[in-house]
Amino acid sequence: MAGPRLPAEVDRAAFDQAGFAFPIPVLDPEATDRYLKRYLEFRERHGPRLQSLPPNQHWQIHSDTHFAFRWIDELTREPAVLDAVERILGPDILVWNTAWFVKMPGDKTFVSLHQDGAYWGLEPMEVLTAWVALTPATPENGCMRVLPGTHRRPALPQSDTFHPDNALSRGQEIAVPVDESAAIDMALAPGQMSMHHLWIVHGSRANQTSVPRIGLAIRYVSPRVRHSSGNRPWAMLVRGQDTWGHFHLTDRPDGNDGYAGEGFHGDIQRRVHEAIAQARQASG
Ligand SMILES: O=C(O)CCC(=O)C(=O)O
Repeated sequence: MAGPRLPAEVDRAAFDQAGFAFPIPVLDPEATDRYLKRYLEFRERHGPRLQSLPPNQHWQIHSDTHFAFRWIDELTREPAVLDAVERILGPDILVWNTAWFVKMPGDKTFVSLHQDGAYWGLEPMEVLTAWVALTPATPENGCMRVLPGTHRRPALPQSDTFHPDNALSRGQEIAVPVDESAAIDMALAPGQMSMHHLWIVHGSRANQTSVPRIGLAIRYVSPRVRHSSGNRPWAMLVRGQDTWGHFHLTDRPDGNDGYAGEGFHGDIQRRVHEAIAQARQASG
């Protein structure tokens, strides 16, 4: 019988205490290479559109692609990724959202310090992000940074800056001084991932190197979670079962032929973003 695949690094008590876990090995070199090639092909195909958008609009190509492209759906279901997520969320797991966070050499793209929980409208807190690295993510090329323990005192005030180089759609930024001296750089090798809590303060700096920084952020939720708008957001069941019905479960995509930001993927994004806008209105 095959032995357990659970990575030793993922400890529920440590995650609850710190609000993050890394590095967690999840893809072997062959799989990492395959997904990286797929991403680079995807980028080549959708590149002209991507280049015409400022980083804070790249979500039009880069978000929720797992609903429309089979290879990205497969990445969200990698057994070692789900084994680690299961340690924290339990056996029933949905994917609510995905986002590619990419900083090519020369990009000025950065991510300001923020708390995801402040604007996602998801409760209770059984939500985490797994960030899977397809290239090295280092302090020099702008790996993610977290402020340990900040998830335990939620809801720092946040403002929208709309900075054009901020990869976040509204340039969300913590609006009070934070002590960055305690920040931890979540450096990852290709094929490793980190996990972070819904409310941890995190961000990343620009890429100062010639090494691309390419990763997929996958937002996993327990089916117990609800959206504050009362809407049933779209989600995909990737492990276990959903007996709650708080999400509108979708089928897996059939293939990889779609065009990002348009057609089926464009329709999905419109629905997802309308739901987010409604949730923001509902929460004032
Ligand atoms: O990739 C980054 O630099 C930031 C990612 C992020 O903010 C997130 O996954 O919530």
